[in-house]
Amino acid sequence: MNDNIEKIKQHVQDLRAEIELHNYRYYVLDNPSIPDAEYDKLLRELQQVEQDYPQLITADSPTQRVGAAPLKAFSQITHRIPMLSLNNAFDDTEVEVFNRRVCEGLSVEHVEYTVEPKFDGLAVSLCYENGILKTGATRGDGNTGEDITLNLKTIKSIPLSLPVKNPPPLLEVRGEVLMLKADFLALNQRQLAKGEKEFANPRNAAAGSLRQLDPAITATRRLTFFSYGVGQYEDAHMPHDTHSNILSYLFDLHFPVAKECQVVTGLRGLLDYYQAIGAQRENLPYAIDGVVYKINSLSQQEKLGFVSRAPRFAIAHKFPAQEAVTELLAIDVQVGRTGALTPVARLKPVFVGGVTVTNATLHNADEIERKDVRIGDTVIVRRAGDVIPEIVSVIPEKRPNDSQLFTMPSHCPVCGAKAVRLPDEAASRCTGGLFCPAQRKQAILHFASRRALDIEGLGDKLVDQMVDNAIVRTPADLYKLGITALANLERMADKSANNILQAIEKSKHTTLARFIYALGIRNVGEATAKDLAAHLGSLNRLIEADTERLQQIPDIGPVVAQSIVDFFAEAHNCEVIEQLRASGVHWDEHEGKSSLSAAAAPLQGKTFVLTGTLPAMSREAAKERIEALGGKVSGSVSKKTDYVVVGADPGSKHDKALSLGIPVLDEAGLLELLQ
Ligand code: 9MJ
Repeated sequence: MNDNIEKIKQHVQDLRAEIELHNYRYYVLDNPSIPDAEYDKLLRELQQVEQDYPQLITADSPTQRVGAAPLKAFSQITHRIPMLSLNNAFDDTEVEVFNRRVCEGLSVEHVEYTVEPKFDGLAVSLCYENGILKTGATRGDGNTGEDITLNLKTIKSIPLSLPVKNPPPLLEVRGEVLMLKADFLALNQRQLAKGEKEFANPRNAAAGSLRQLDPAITATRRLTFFSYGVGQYEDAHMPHDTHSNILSYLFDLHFPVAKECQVVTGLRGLLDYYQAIGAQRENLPYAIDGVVYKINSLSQQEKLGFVSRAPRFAIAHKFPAQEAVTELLAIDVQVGRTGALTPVARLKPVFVGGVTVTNATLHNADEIERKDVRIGDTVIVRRAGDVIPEIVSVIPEKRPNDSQLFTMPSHCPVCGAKAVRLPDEAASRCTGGLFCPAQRKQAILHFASRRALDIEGLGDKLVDQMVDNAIVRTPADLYKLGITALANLERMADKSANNILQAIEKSKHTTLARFIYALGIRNVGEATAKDLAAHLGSLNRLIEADTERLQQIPDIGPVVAQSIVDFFAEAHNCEVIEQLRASGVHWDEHEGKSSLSAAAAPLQGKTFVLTGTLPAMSREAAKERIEALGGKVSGSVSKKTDYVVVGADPGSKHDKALSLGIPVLDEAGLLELLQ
């Protein structure tokens, strides 16, 4: 009997090691060696044995990544070696000064540095005791952080145990938790589909996901970890010579280490690295806010030591500030497509991260109150990537005596209808509906936008004029426009009027998904519109569906379902749809997903990635044709990708396809498949 249990124990240990190895290959190396189904089988086998022999369950079992009940609060963890911050350099001169001090301090001419990307995530510490992940904590104030062990265990790239026979008694690994840009965009799409709040940037999304008291929620968010150093350890194998060897050691222990880490020499090496990473920044899968330079030799590091709370042997070289200080001149209220009133700060023009910013969103009344923003204040504006600039905070010391408090208007500033705020909403909304010219304009712009009916040339200036001159009231009116009405608009030459009419004509041939998206139903974004089109197959089935039917569709929850039903309950909306159909707006319909035959959807279950410029087709067109046959188009190559379609000047996706052995098609190959 004992013999038997020993055997089972060994089997369980082997299974765990194998599963963790596959996790490592998939999440860290991005180079899996078995299909998903094989992996799932291993995990199910382990779950079964653990169910039969619960005494064998251990905290480091892969089955325990998400297993714990929600916490009431996080407890505190004291870092036995403080988690220091880094000093910053904001320009080349400051780096030069840093390098000179380092050389003088060490009495050498040139110093060797490890150079790393500076992740814009959350610093965490992971403590492994005898090879098992025991605790994980946030940096907190550097001395004390929060115990977020259960949340960190849900991150698949973090090893639950070290893959070595004789693990060290103690190893504290430090690094950054972040959300990849692609995962961030996907999360926001899901949030939108569920009618929940979107995150402003990947860092906020990662922070919000890590601070969940319920690890089951964290587990649904794809978080990533990169290690960049060690804290406390008792480990005979820890390299004693260089930081880069410590990084290699961590990599050997299956911790993710950024591929971009390098060893360089001297000031030139640092600045070249800064330039090189700066040039790649937009294309990196994660958000970074600079690079980090660390003296490579550990004995040299020791010799230089620390100043107050930061090491003298390292510095962060930040990318140009995406934040700037300016004055808030006024607060206007904009009316969105769904009537939401958004306060917008009018700013004294300021240069932020390469562009001049004159407006910034203040989101809603609660935000203004929370940040105590007043007209006349000096404020800090932030611009992150492509997102709308926002006000980070005010500088209270600079507040003038005549600063003014702002209150949200009780009526829509455009149409004068009453503005209401529903109990569970942050935004006030204009109740004017499509009688409100602002909502009408936004609805028309949305209808014509690239991912909707794609009417080229129909921009906001033109729509403003069309609505203000009452020649267009609804999207359906676009299809009734004649050349005379258009050419009579200001600054509209006959040629441009003709071009617009042609673009409108061309837009009549569309897809059901685009049409549904174009309607601008609240909470129905592009992804949801595609799901609805794929599952229902016809507009009439969508119009007739009740909330129950809608919720049978994956990813459609009660909020979205209700928005759809409310939309079609408005006679006005149905009238516009009828007029659109009568004008000849059309699309192909099908029987819906439950009965979509294999013949109608030959690419069902197949995932494509498109990269580079195709000779004849636009990527958008290729995507539509693939989706029309039931296939999916994804933005990144993984082992789940079935085909990578490559055009001219392909990016790293092509290399990745080759390294993963994924079939690569050119345009001709794709067309063949589509036929
Ligand atoms: C980030 N944020 O990427 C450090 N960091 O080293 C890197 N942060 C760091 N290193 C010592 N790459 C303290 C902080």
